[in-house]
Amino acid sequence: MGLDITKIRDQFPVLHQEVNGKPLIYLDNAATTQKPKSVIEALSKYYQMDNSNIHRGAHTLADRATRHFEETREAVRTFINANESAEVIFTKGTTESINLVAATFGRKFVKKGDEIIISTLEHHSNIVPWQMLCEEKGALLKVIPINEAGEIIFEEFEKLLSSKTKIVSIVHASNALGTINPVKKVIQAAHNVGAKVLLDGAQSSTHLEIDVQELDCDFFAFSAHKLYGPTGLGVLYGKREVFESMPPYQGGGEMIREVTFEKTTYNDIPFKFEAGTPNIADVIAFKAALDFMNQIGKKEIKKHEDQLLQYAVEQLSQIKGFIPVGTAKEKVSVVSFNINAMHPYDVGVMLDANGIAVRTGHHCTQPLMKRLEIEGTVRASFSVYNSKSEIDKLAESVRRIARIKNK
Ligand code: 7TS
Repeated sequence: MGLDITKIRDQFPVLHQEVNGKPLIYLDNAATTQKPKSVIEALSKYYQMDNSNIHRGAHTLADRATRHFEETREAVRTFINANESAEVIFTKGTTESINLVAATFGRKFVKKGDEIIISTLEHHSNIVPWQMLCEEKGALLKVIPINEAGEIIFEEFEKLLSSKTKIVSIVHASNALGTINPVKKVIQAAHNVGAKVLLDGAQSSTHLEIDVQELDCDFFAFSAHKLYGPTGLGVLYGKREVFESMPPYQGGGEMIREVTFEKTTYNDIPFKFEAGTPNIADVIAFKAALDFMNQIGKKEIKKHEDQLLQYAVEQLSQIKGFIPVGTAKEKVSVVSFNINAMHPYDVGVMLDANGIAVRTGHHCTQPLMKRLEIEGTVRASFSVYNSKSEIDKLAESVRRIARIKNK
């Protein structure tokens, strides 16, 4: 039995509108997902009833806000099956989570001549922080190549590994192509040479079941806004012993144990990495997003999205001039493509005129686009609230657009 998509869609106010005179078809979920009413209401309820700074208040509102805030941390722990909630740090997003690791673990443990490995599939936020670190330290950035389907070449990765490798930082599922990387194998191989592994889970966390203990990754980074939650909030998971070995990220309130003008001692994890007043409202509302996903179940969500992916590929492949980009065997629900003789941006604008929201361009993966020798793609990405009839409309519009140059 499939999901009741109508009932799911009823929970998303934003989906019930017209864009350019057509019912909105939102297929830009890899950029950010829409928010269910429960998340919007939790945000509003916090500001209407509970607004208070957390962790240091002696009054009821502060207590309530602290309790709700820490309940989300526990819900995140369960969501990724971390061993304990102290291994869950709140950040601004995947980008900040990766920057935090580069700035603390990286600055302490990476030395001149050491090596950091990433892959060709990475988002800029999993490239630039490492380049900055390498420049500062005189370390070397190595890149795992991919095949024509958009999959990493594992044997080439193994060749890059050595005792010089300090960090392997790799995307779990590609935002540009949808490729799911064989991360378990990657982690085992990296650990064999003593390297730590960071998984960029910005895309995987919304589509796949995540078990950080089973994966045995050292770090796992993701963003709430791609999981039906609020913007400006992310998570960094790290193993306790690794977090404890790292210096703090920013200095300020909350992250200290005791401050004197001579010396400061630091708080325990997770607070050591959460200086200042955090994004309280969004953390609290994020719990509603996790509840939404848990109620449906990751397995059911993935099954539905896999069906949409398969159906979309079938429909679009029949169109003259359709060029798929990224045909990995294991994929999340992302279809990247080009139309022969057309610029992706023009295709995007024409789809928007039909009420269809897709993303076009390089998707913050310029080196990947360069490797594929293209400027960019049109990307349709599917979520739990998308339906087959929306894909029919996408295919119908793409067919009409492709005909302009592909008679
Ligand atoms: N890593 C991957 C794999 C991503 O897809 C993104 C965002 C990020 C990191 C950065 O996440 P942030 O929440 O810190 O910005 N990806 C996209 C995208 O594909 N279109 O817009 C944002």
